[in-house]
Amino acid sequence: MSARILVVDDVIPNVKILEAKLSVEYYDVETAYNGPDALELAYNSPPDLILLDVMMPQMDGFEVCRRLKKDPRTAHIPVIMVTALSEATDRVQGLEAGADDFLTKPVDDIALFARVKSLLRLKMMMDEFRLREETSSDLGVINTSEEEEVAIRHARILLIDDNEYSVDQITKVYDEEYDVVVERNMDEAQALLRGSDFDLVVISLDAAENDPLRLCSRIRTFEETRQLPILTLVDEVDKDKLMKGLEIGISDYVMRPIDINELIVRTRTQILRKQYQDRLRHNYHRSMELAVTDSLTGLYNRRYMTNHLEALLQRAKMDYKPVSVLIMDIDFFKNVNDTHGHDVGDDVIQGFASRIGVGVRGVDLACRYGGEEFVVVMPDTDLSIASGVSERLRRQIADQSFKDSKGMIELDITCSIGVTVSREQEDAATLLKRADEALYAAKRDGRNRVVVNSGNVAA
Ligand code: GH3
Ligand code: MG
Repeated sequence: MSARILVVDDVIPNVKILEAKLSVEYYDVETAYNGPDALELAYNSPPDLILLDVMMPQMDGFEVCRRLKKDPRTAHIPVIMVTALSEATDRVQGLEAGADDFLTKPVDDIALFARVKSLLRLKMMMDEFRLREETSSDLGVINTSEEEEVAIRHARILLIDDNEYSVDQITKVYDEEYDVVVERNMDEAQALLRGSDFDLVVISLDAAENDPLRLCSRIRTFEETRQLPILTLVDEVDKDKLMKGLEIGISDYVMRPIDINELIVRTRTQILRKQYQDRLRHNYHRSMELAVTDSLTGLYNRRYMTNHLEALLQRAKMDYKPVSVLIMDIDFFKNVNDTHGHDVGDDVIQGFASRIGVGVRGVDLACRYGGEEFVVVMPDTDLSIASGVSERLRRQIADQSFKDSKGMIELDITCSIGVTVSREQEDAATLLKRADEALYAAKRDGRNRVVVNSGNVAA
């Protein structure tokens, strides 16, 4: 993952050390030696991540962080505070200033890269999310802004730890914000994970029984849990286990004895990332749906139907199977709008669409073709079957009256239908045009009827 990282520290050797370490891992590093310079750099060309020293003359790191987080140009950039080892209060103050994470000096390589990677992954998700949101709102679909905090509060965590004291300590912290399930046994935990939707799994690497690393590896292997963030709790003396864990792909770690603030921050980061990821996926499906369906009726839209019909006709050419198409149009629909208003008109369109949906087979494709005009594409269907379907649909509309959504108005609705079947070497436009001619004939002949156009010139 290549990224631009801004390193800020007033002590030149500190900057140089971090720069050297990060450059080895192919990050692009920029440097600043005081707060104002850092801010200017960040405003002018926002980096992907900022490593920010706390103790600096003029403007300290807390102030720099506050300003970064207040400005919309830079608020989304993750900030890692670099604090002196002993200062626990610095951490709290850093978090209050809006820092996303912290590292203690002297900066340990494992911690540095674990945190940098974790925050860069989160930022990638968020950037992608913001981009999609922009596209979606440009298109006038999907509005999500307010759900975020709610979603975070209801995050589900599986805590796997067999140390009673530690379980007690952690659940006390989590219980206020999250739904926590505690499991002491690795096999049970694995079964639990495969069946339900957790947002984060917290695993103690020093669990006495079983092998926690094996569980981590399994979580990464199985499709359904591959994306699940893993936060591990690890004893200071267990560096080897930690290295193995990072190789396997754990998302982050907290050292024992657990610093509560640290646990809170890292938990939140992982959950945020997971939830952004889930929402991206969800929105992707949603926008796919929105792109192909009509919002009023839920039927396919015209563009989708035409593409699909074209593909069907291509296939039909090869296997000589007929494709039938019917176009139906509500009779005197303008009267409904004029007499009862547009909302009642919309209700009728919805009711009409759902009767079509019920009346056709699963392989048939029903679409809203225009205002009160609908098309049904029937693969592998000859004209006699298609005209039978048309007649059945016509009756389903005419035989039972429609109600508006308030249940106040009852309306008798009829429709006219034109139906035809594909001929060899025909494209979608030609086929639809012939069905439309049949529909026109049905209207002309008195409406509430089906007209069949065989496509045979002699007929
Ligand atoms: P015909 O029997 O010849 O089809 O007559 P008609 O009144 O159904 O046809 P016309 O084309 O004159 O009018 C169709 C009307 O449908 C006009 C348009 O305002 C209305 N309409 C189109 N789309 C919608 C919609 O989404 N909702 C509502 N309520 N009305 C719509
Ligand atoms: Mg009409």
